[in-house]
Amino acid sequence: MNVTKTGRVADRGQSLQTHGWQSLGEVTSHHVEDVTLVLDCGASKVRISLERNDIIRVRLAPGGQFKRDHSWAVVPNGIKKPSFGVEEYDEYLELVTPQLRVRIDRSPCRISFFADDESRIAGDDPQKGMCWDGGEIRAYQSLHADDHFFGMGEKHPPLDKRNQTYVNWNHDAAEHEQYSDPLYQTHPFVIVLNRGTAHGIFFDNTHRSSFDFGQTSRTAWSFGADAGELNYYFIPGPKPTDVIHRYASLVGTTPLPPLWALGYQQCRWSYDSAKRVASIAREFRKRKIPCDAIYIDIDYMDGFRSFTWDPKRFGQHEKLLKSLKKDGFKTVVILDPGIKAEPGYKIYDSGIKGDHFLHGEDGTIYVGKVWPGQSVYPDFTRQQTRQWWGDLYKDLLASGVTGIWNDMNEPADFSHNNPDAGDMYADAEGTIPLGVRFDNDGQRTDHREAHNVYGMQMARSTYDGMRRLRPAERPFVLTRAGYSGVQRHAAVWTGDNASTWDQLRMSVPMLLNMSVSGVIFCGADIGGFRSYPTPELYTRWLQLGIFYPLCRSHTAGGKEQDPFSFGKKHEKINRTVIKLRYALLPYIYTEMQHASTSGEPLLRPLFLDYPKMPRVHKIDHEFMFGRQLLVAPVLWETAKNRKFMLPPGQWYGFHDGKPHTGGEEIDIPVNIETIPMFARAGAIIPTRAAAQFVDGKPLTELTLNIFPGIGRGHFYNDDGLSYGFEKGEFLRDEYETSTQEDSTTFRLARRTGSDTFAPGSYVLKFNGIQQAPREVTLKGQMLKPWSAAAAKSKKSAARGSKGSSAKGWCYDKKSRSVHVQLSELRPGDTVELHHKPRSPRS
Ligand code: MIG
Repeated sequence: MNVTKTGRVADRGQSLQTHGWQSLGEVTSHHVEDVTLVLDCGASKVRISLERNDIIRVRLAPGGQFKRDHSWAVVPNGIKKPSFGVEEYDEYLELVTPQLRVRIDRSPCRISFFADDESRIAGDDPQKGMCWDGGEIRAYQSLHADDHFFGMGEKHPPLDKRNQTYVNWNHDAAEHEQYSDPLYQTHPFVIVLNRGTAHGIFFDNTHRSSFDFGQTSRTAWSFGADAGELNYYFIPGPKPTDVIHRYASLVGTTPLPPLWALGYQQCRWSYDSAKRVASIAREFRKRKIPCDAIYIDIDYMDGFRSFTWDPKRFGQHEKLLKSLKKDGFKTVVILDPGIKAEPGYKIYDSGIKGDHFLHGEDGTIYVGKVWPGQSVYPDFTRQQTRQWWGDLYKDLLASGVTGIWNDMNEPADFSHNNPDAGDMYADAEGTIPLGVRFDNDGQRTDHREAHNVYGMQMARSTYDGMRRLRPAERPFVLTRAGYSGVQRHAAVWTGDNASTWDQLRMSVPMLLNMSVSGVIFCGADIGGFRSYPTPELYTRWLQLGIFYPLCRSHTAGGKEQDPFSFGKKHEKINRTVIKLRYALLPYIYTEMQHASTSGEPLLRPLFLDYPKMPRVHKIDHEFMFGRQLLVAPVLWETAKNRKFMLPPGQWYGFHDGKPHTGGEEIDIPVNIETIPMFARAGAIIPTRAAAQFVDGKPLTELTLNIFPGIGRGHFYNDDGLSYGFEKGEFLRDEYETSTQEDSTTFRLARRTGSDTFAPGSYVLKFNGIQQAPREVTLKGQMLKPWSAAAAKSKKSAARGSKGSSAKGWCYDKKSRSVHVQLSELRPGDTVELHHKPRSPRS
């Protein structure tokens, strides 16, 4: 690795100047325009509007002039905006919606948000409120002793941002440490949780921005930017998941990825020849370690020229891609935005012809320096340029590439350290100069405004290009930089982490906060990118990494860092770990489908499901994985035990069905193979036999892991690849279970979609059953009991034969579980374990 830059630690003592700051004065008049209440405050104007989904939007124009209303984050929606009323009182005005009251104190103008029960949820700090100083803007909100802050996308720990400050200025943080800030992404979105009640604030401003969550004041928290509009959204709860749903309606969700992209992915910088790529692929299959994707990093290119292949090392790349495909691998290649400034190079020439590259302040094309040497940068804020770039993927896709990885899109520039930046921009190093000009979708601006959306717009251009070029397949795009809404276009990884225990641990709160900020398809480099992990660290990382929605190992440098690089003992453990990921794929896919419609993440910090239990809010290193499982990963070197909190309620060991009572700290012994996972009472978790890769064939057998209690579960399935699901080609099953004194029941409560995607057969695994039931019935009819051995052979006979009629059950004393084998399930079908003799039917 040649380029080292210091991931800057934000100036943590940074205090806000008040000199020259002015705050909003008295409301002098007001009127209603359409769905907006317009306030005149002397020369300043405020617009308060009721957006979709009961979201309130606030905009301030200190000088009275609003600029074009344009957002890279907010998706337009056709929903007719609901109406509101305005009530006038001596001291204040009130904008009243069915669910909220927005109170505007007249003198000075201060805005507060009230729930319909008259309780004040949030609002301006009475002292400062909304302020400006020249072009700078800042909003101060009341801070309460019990306020806790989550979100902000890709930020350093802890999970709860209370008392922290953060800067948003996308940065190639190549050497980032545990408390480096800023990193690669900008998500000016925060969930404020106060004694169980949540609201959100989204500050939609792409300039360099900063948040202060009570570090410099005990009574106010604040957000602001160097320039641009004070434009924010108040997003009501009251539950954290309500905030997430509403925020998703504003900035969009993660589209359902192809199923293979949820498999295990292998990367390194670099498998630097076709031979090496092929041999890595062979090793996976030979050693029977499941893997779906292999990445090819920058060295495949001819002199780092994007959209080329090195003629020597990758001379026969089409042959390589074909053979990878034959062996069940998808290939993902990297594409950087920096285009070699070299007349005669096709991409450079066509970019010049279409005027696609960024210009400096002096009007000439800006030339920076990245991997190819002297480089120019496409203007992804320009529609024609996005179109041009998207179309460039044609040959790559035609030659057999499946996924695209966009890197260096902060954008990184090795040549420029912005000496002109001044103090405020001290962390602007490593990117192009601030004066570089951008089209900005037709309203020209400079790098200060466009910087934080550059990566997102590159990812958008890539995603849209892939949709045009391969309309029948869901694209897979991975990006490093991004802005709110980036999840619509790409998955995100957290950049250049390091192989240390600290960085293993920090990935948890980082990814949890990304997840609640809408970036659901996220992951960190498993094993660490910089330097090398010990065998133990790699295994522990993998045991956490199988819960990263994006499950990818990546590293740089000479030493091997594959699951089989750490000796026989660890290879065996690592194989089992990856197989667990593959066993869980039906559950993961189901949860991902849920995420794609609801915005709810796969990685769920505990406050999301337990907002009223402050004891679990500050837990950085545990999470819910989907709606049913709690994971308490082992993240400490040579750990012999793991202490963790189980939220109140009854829980069951996922692996052993052992009951645990929540509400207190638990301490369990662990060894190098332990992955502490717990199912909620009443959980129903779909799994399957681990395959070597996602083969696109129909699912022959689905196992439903049922845990005692009252609860529900879901199973979603489709072809895993196409857009058929939009036309009803999918299956969604909803299950219910309940445990009574003398019986345990399971029911397929509801089915939507098409039977085509139903599994060929089912195993219902009822866990935590202390004694063999007297009898087991399906729709009231007795099922045949089998001995465990017979069940095993029946089971394997049934496997592979869709629609097999094998039916029966057995009790496994060792695991205290009942296995019921069924050939099919129809809506309404009920399976019942009778623990006592049934009373004779009439
Ligand atoms: O300047 O493409 O974060 O994942 O392997 C380094 C080489 C460029 C940085 C990415 C990393 C990738 C590497 N890239």
